[in-house]
Formats: sequence, structure tokens, C-alpha cells
Amino acid sequence: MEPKTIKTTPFAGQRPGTSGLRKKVRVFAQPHYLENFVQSIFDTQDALAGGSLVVGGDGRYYNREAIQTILRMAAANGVARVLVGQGGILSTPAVSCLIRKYKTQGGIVLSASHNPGGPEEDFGIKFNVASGGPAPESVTEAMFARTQTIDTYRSLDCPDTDLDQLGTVQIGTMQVEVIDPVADYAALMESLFDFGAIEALFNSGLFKLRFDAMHAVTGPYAIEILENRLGASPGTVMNGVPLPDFGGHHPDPNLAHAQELVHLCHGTDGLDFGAASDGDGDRNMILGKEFFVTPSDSLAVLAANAHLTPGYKHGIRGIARSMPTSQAADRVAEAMGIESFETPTGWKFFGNLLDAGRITLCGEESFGTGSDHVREKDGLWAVLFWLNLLAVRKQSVAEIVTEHWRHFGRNFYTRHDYEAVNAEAAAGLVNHLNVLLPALPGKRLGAYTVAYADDFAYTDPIDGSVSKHQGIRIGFEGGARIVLRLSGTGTEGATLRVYVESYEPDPTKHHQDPQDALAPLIRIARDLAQIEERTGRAEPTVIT
Ligand code: VG1
Ligand code: CO
Repeated sequence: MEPKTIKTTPFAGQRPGTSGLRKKVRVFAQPHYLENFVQSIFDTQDALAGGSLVVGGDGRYYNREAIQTILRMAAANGVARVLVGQGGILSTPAVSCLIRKYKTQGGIVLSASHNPGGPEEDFGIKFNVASGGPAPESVTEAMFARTQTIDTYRSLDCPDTDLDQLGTVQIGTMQVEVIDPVADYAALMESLFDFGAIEALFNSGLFKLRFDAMHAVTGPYAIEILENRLGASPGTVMNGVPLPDFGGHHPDPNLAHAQELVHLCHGTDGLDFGAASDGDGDRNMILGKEFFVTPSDSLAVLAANAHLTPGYKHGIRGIARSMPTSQAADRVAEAMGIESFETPTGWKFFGNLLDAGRITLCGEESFGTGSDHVREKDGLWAVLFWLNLLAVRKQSVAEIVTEHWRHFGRNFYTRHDYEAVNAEAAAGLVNHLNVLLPALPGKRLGAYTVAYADDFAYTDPIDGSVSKHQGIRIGFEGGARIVLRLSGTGTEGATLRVYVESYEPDPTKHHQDPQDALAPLIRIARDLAQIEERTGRAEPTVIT
């Protein structure tokens, strides 16, 4: 089996977005499309030749085909050893865990996360570096540059590798180890949380819970951890079998797409705890009885209570949140006397802060929460963290959060998405706002006075790298904010995200519905950005 060099020509548009390269399956399935991108990884990541690599994905349509292609190319590019999850399955946080534990030179994650799967839907590929985290912009830009000049790729002519059989096989000179996708990850979780206390909570017979794996990658992980190890009754994990099309749904854990679970939490007879994760297992949604925890609040609550869990009992060093995430966590950091950071959207921006030991916890409003235990956001980790807190505090989800608000004040929060709008109209809207920005400070908009307005730029405090144009921020006196940005993960037209936040210190007002509490700010955002005029959309597609 001699490596073959195959001629190719560049494809436009292979620049990774917020989280890797995401396109429709039919784009990826074109001859040489996936190969060009994968070769660009090998061409720019010298340590992979003679090194080791983790490969796995969320089980979506085209996962297995892509893994076979990657294995052949890895062998031809001189990779010495590949760890691949059985059945091609590995959650994003599990890939990060494996890279770190086995000190590989990187990992390839095949996923389009919460985007739907199937022949007409989405696929994605992402490279993670040796720290376990998503490649920083300098690396993704180098890969992209390579895709623009590529003229050959290398592959080995060999039969498919059996991905279902655990054990080691050889492709050319490369060793392929098909491993249990769950074991190492589950062991890491057991080292961080009090499994005994959670088990006792489950055994009390008074605690009703469900975990919705949304037919995506977390099914096997949640069944092993929640049912087999922690003793939750069989059936606690819903939709636990990963399907190539996620059962035809969006594997997106939010109020819009996990309605069945939301429904189960309703009523006096409702669940005490409901949780869900996304396609690749890095997102989480936390629900209590008749109660939804916003991801921004979740980060703040976990930070304030981290000392109650074994893994974080010595305290946390600092907290980072993405810019659009509510400022709730900042208040906790301030009260604890620790550093807080505001980074651009996307997990790659947390990596340097985590590696430098400046932060322990980090999170995004988009249902992402994580810590320094890996270098990705981690859905099941957040679920176990919450279960550990519930077991120790012996209170309900609603009690814990409302108590948090009484102490720190409440940050009302919502995100309105306008999906698949005309890309030119969306760009025009952003330009229009950029023109308005300089004149906004000091101006009154409704009952609010603009304190600052800018196009967010971030200077990484560790390596000094600068990332510009990360979203438009309009901050008001008293802490309210409007943020607007365009998605970097969509595969159709443009998606406009509008994030709205206000701060309410008065506990007698904390019971309000966020859509009501934020209505005046939502109006201001729509008017200022001329959303309906420019996109033709009177209402958002999804509200979270
Ligand atoms: C979205 C979220 C962002 C998240 C990213 C990847 O990006 O807003 O917070 O990091 O998805 O998450 P964008 O550019 O579409 O707003 V995942 O779970 O897709 O890996
Ligand atoms: Co995801």
C-alpha cells in the first residue's frame, strides 16, 4: 500500500467560521472537497507527521464516510497513531478529553453541532490543537490560506477500516485504535463531581429527572453515566440512540427545539430536573419544575457555588464569558474578588486564558458552559455540575436561581435570531449600524441613555492577538445592553442574532417574563437596526 498523490484544485469558501468549516452535506460530498480541507490540516500542522491524532464525530449523516477518508489520508501523511471512537462516535468534549489525556498532537471533530443532519442538511469539520481546544484563529487562517493554493493531496488505497470492532488495526504504517468513546470521559466526570451524593439524590425516590439526548451524540454518554453509574432509572435518557438525521429534528437544546422535555417540566407533577444536549454534546439546557435557567445565569450560579463540588472545592481562579453573554457572571466574579473576561463568540477564545490558568470557568449564552477540565464547552459536565449542586444544597432549581438573583440582582436576557435572511441585506444592516455608532453615546433611546457603542474588538491578554469586528455593542447606563452580530455557523444566507439584556436589582420585579421586561429594549434594537425594513422580517425565527 503506497501513498498516492492525487491532483486537485482549490475550492473557494473553505474558511472555518465560529466553530470549524460547516457546509451542506452535498458540498462536502463533492469530489476532493473534504480531502482538500483535510490535506490543508496536515500541510499546516507539522507535528501530526509521526504523531498521533484523535478522530470522531457526532454520528450525523456522512460521519462514517468522512472518517474513512481521514484515516486513509492520515496514513498517507505519516501519522503514526489514530484514536477513533467506536462507530465513529465521539462527543466534542470527549475529543478534547482524549487529546489531553493521551497527549496527541491534535484531533479532528466531525460535526455541525446543533444544525440538522441528513443528506440535504449540514456537515462540519473542525481541528483541535494539542491543548484539546479548537484551533485559534492563527491556525484556522493558515489552513484556509492553504486551501486556496492546494494542488495535491495524499491518500492510501486501502479498504475501509472496521469502526465497530474495538481494538487496534494497521493501515499502512499507521496504527488505528478503535476505542470506547465513553470510558475516559466518564472517568473524568467521576473525578470532578460527587457521584455518591448524586446517586443518593436519585435513590431518594423524590427526584424526577430526564435527559434528552436529542438522538445525537450524548445518548451513549448519558446512559452510561446517569443510568449505569449513577443509578437513574432506565428511560431517564430520552432519544438516546444517535441517528444520522437526529430523527429529523434540530439537535439544539433550547426552548424552541426541545419542546417535549420542556413540556415534561410543566405542572405540579412536572420533572424536578430536565436537561438536554446538542448534536456534538458540548451544549446544555437546564430546566427545573416550571423553570428555565438561562445559560448566562447558569454560568453565574455554577461560579458562585463551585466550591460545593469536589472538582472545584478549592475555588475558581477567574471567569470568562463571550461578549453577548449576560453580565451576571461578572457580578459573581466581582463579589469573589477574582478576574473576569469578555471574549468574542466561540470557544477558541477561552483557550489561552484556560491554558494560562487565568480562568477556571467559562461560558456562552448559546447554551455553552465549561471549565479547565477540557478545552471545549461540555454539555454533560454542566448537567452533572447542576445535579451535584442540587444534591448538596437540597433545594430546587428554581430556589437556587431565585436566591442567586436576590443576592446578585437579575440580568434579564433574551436572544432573537433571524435565520436565513438575505446575506446582502444583513451586511447592509451591520454597515448601517456601524455608521450610527459614533453618534450614539450620550443619546437617549426611549427610557435609556447610551453609555457606549462600538464594534467589539478583542485583544487576547495572553498572546496579544487582536480580533476585530466581533459584534456591535450598545451599552446603556444602568447595565442594559443590546448586541447584534451575524452568525458564523450557518450554512444558508445570513443569520442575524440580537441579544438583549437588562439589570434588575429589585427582587419584587424578578418574577417578570424576560420578553416583557425586555420589550422596550427589543423595540429599540429593531428600530435602530431597521430589521424589518432591511430583512423583511417582522419577527425573529427563534427566541431563546
Ligand atoms: C454559535 C454560538 C456560539 C457558539 C458556536 C458554536 O455561533 O452563537 O456561541 O460558540 O455556535 O457552538 P454563531 O457564530 O452561529 O453565533 V456549537 O455547539 O455549534 O460547536
Ligand atoms: Co455543539
